Amino acid sequence: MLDRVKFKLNCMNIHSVSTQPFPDQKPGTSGLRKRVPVFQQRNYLENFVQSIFDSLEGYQGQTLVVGGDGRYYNRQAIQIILKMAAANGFGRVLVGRGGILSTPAASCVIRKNKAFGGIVLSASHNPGGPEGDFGIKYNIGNGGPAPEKVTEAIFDRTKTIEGYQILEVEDVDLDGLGTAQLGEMTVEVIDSVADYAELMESIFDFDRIRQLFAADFRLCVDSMHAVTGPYAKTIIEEKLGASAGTVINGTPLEDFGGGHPDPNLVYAHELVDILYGENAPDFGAASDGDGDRNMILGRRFFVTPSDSLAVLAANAKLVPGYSGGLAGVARSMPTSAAVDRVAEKLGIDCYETPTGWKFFGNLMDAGKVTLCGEESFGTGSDHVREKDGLWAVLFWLNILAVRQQSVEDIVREHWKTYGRNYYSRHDYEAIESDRANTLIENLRAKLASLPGRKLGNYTVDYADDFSYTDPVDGSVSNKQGIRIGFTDGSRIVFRLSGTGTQGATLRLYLESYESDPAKHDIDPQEALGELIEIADEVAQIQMLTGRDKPTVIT
Ligand code: VG1
Ligand code: CO
Repeated sequence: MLDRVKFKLNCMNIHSVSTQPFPDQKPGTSGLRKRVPVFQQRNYLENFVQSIFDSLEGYQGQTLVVGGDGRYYNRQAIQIILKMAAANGFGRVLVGRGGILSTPAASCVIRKNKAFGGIVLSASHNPGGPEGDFGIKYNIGNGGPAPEKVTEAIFDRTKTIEGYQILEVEDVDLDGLGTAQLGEMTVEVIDSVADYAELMESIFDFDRIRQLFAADFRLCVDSMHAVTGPYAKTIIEEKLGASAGTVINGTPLEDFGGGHPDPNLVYAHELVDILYGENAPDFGAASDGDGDRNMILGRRFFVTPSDSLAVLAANAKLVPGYSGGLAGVARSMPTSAAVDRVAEKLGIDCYETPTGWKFFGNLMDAGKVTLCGEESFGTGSDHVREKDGLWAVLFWLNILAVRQQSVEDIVREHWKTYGRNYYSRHDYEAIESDRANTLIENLRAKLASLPGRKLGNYTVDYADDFSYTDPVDGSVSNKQGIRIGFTDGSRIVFRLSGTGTQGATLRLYLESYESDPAKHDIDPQEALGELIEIADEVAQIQMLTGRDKPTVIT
């Protein structure tokens, strides 16, 4: 009798809502990213969330982690997800206080609590606010982004979905720690920072870094009004003793203060001005909207992300968490080969994967790699399954504390040992999709004719559309970017972004290698000048995009 009453109650609370599919819910490089008004359409978010659940098996009674970067629509989205998770049979949801979890912290919480998976709400470095971008991504039980097999199943489901399940209840209070009951499901509002801070403390030599700060070392961390503020303040100011004010723009705002939380030389100009100004601190770092990216600056010195990965790999043994050495390293295909040279010297494997963090997960789960990174300001290790901005800053701090040298000296010494990989990325943002596709199609048609051809002072060694076979599960990912390699090791790479929300973005990646230390002081745009011209000649960028210069150069 009691059971029947309970059953009836459940039936009354769970609503099945009929819907029609939306045609545009294809997850890109990092989940589904659209403008906020798109997400606010009736049933738009609900359809995607139900499509995620419908593509999973075995989650009944299990734990789900939910959190986001705090941007506009984060709180509303979380309420919807909680009610849908309850209606679909999850047993427990862990949600960061205020709905806040940085992407690496979400990965950490999933792993630590052996959750079934997690939903991360973010459009990363894209601007936020009512007219800005929003995003949603599903992470699997290893804490990393779902592999293509899963994201494709989700996309297929979005095309046929007819309805979703949601519990009709009041909103959950997200601002106090503690538990709430949603039907049969428990919601636990957890401290957003604690688990992550504990993990960092287990990897790095906090005592040594404390001594560094005690000895007047000065750091400036720009959280860009985004999610890392609370993490950086707790770890760097409170636990490591950096002076108050070390973290700037440290309160997450729904619109990131109107800024573009993308840690590069263009958008993080406030930090750049500080590090290149009078009385500059020793070290500067910035992170993006969801805290997975990092930019590293020394005093009047910029470290490219590709070089940063190589320096971390070369110095890993100085950090307690990696003192036993690295199993291997991995980089995305467009990332410079600087880390390859370190791997060679260390005698470890180096893997080249397509762009996007999801490809690193299998390699890490299989114990093949410890460190990995991307040219797009992403670095990470097997401590979680996402790239991790603050982790990279702490890694650098640990190295600086041990080596007692400046950032610039460490990088220059690195170049002396391994040579310098000049590197730059040129982005052509929001171009017409048709034009971008034509450009790529034209290039594809040309590939076979390029090898052996002389272009300026360079001779083409190979030209292909990058295809990756996962060494762990054998899955194949095709069309991951056009590469033109030259006989001297220089490269030009073209690919279209999978994270933009307006038109298409063409990315041109340029790399050339210089072993002679006497030539390590050239401006990268100059060092890469001829390759830039060759890229335009081969791909007809100016003519086909209608642009005479890139939107952003990093
Ligand atoms: C970009 C970067 C890529 C990164 C992805 C997600 O993708 O190039 O390296 O993994 O963003 O980063 P695309 O497809 O636009 O080039 V994040 O910090 O936005 O999650
Ligand atoms: Co990000």
